[in-house]
Amino acid sequence: MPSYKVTYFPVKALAEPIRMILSYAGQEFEDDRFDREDWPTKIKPTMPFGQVPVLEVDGKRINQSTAICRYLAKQYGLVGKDDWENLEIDSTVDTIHDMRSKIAGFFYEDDTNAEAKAKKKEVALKETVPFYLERLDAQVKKNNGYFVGGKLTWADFVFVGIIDYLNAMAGYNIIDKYDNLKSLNEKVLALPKIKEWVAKRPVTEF
Ligand SMILES: N[C@@H](CCC(=O)N[C@@H](CS)C(=O)NCC(=O)O)C(=O)O
Repeated sequence: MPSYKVTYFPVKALAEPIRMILSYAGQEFEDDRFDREDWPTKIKPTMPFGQVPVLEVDGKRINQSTAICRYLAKQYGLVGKDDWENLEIDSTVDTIHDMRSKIAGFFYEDDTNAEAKAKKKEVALKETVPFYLERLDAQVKKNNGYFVGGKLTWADFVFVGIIDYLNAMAGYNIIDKYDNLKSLNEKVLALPKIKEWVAKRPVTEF
């Protein structure tokens, strides 16, 4: 049995889909959360590309959360039934991350021009994010309550894993008005292995 370690900041964000997929599969892993103050000098220089999350499998380390999720999904049967469905999963995951980067675009902007930042935030939350969410919600409706193929895939874990991060940056529950996304989120969180994971993981806002 290989040994797994997930290294990340002490938050959910980009590591959470990885932690959720491993938990769903019943795969034990070391949940390595470092102290923020150790990042710049102690941890960052030791990471393959200076960023996290990083997965370590039997001592081999690899970065890029989407590639890691895709790899684990293949091990645990969370992929599509054919190349087309796998393309749909990849496309959905990239779209979710595009939406994340639109939200992060204003959130991480410095406050030197507060007015410009406020304007960016307004456009992102009133126009861009709803544009994405309407379409993602319709996709879930069309696919029998999941993003792809009418069944649970790793795309669902990517969405559910990062939603608290998106909500924290937006400042409100962005899926509140989207019934299909809301029930997908609830359904994934109600999976027995995910419930177990959520009950035992450290409590963090995002
Ligand atoms: N595309 C990468 C992005 C990784 C990334 O942006 N990591 C951030 C944390 S969410 C990071 O390591 N930031 C600290 C730094 O760059 O020094 C992935 O999906 O894993």
